Amino acid sequence: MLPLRARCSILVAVLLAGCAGPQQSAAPPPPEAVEPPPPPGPNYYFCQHVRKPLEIDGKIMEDGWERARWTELFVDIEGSARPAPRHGTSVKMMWDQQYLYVGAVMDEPDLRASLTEHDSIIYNDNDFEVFIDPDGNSRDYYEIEINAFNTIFDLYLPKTYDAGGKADLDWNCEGLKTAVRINGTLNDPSDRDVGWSVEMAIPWSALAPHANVPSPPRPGDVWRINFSRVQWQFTVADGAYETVPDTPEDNWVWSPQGVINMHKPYEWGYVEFIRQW
Ligand SMILES: [Ca+2]
Ligand SMILES: [Ca+2]
Ligand SMILES: [Ca+2]
Ligand SMILES: [Ca+2]
Repeated sequence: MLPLRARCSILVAVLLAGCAGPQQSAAPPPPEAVEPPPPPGPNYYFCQHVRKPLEIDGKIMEDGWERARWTELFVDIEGSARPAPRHGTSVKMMWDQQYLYVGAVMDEPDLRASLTEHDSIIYNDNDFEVFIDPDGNSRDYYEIEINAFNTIFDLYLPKTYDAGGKADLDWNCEGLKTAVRINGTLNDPSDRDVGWSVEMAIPWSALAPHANVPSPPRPGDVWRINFSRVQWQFTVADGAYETVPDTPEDNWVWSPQGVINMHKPYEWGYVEFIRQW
């Protein structure tokens, strides 16, 4: 779907054309008269309310999930000018009065994970990351990372790093429920895997202390949220994966940031909480 501003531009162009009156030429305006579309803004997602709690088992396929739409495929963190990600990633979201639900599916021919301790620096593995700024003020926001071992790294940031902020790793998302489903074999390079999926139930109560807005949200409330997938290059030696040294990771995201930095919440997507379609 075109961004709202682009649609408005087209609507204005159509209305102006319609105002020309029958005595004017019916020919469409020359191409140079059409305003070029604005650069795409952050993505927008309507997050539907689900009546029955979703089962956090890593499968994004129960009845409730079927009503939710998949996001756009993830793009490079710097935007579509960069090469498209090598593997597909897409997310669904739903909510009820207790939880924000996130379901992610990731194509992955080489399933790998190494970190098993809570609050390890999970982005040193291939991972999936959730960023939540409830009131969209680019301060007081949360980050949750997960790898294919279902190991969690959860943190709270009072300010962005650019603003001199320091991450609070001691913050734990109390009551968080997560599950990972592996479609293939983990840490076995001898075959070709299909991918992995992540299912999360993030309690509103855990987000409330720094939300500055009602948590759970009210229908119609809009929060700033983004998702990122960190992907490392690797080689295989003695039947095991090894990360290629001195090679930067890829960052694939839902709503592009324009630069290699997730900590710009004003570039994150908009998520509007609605009852249902
Ligand atoms: Ca499920
Ligand atoms: Ca905030
Ligand atoms: Ca933590
Ligand atoms: Ca494998």
